[in-house]
Amino acid sequence: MPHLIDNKVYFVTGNDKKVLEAKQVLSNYSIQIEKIKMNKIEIQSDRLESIVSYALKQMPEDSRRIIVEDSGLFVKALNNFPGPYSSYVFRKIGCEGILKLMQNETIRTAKFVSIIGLRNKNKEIFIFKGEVDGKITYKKAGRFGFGFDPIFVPNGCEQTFAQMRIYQKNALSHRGKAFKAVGEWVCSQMTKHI
Ligand code: ITT
Repeated sequence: MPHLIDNKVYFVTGNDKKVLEAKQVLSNYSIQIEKIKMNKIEIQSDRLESIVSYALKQMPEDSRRIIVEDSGLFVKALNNFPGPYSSYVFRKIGCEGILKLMQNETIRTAKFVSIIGLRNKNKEIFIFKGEVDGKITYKKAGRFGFGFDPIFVPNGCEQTFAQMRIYQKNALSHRGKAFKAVGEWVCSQMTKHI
């Protein structure tokens, strides 16, 4: 019987925009991605890696290849705030809140970090990382993307992530890089079985 190659990953997330970004990257590797709901425990930690690993270990047994992603905006002048608390901070104070905290700051350096955890069928966990350096703007610009995209300009660019199309953001972004690493890894696993 021919061996069926498993090219599917299941993304446990409540954020549809993340799924769209992941889909665009993984389509280059012929990997399908499907959003699924599972109970995801998010511990409080200063390390995104710990949050992701814990969430994956706590998830119920599953025969599928599942992934979770935790990401955050780290602003240098704010001692790397909001970092792992980005989701909560975005909901509470949004982009305007960050701009307000930054109003007297001339050092606008910041970075986005994405950590992806993948749990395979044997329950082994693999971690992938992506980062992008940039600057916090003085005002919001753009209508695409999500979260802090309207106030983040990646280094070497003049547009915020919210002014870019998904493929443009993915070519530069923390998540684009992390999912590229996932794509390469899954492909290397698939070729092992051919
Ligand atoms: P899930 O945990 O369900 O995947 P979430 O949106 O809550 O979805 P995180 O816990 O990883 O995701 O929170 C990261 C937050 O950081 C997110 O809500 C945004 O506010 C911000 N963020 C992360 N990546 C971003 C990006 O590419 N563009 C803009 N903001 C981003």
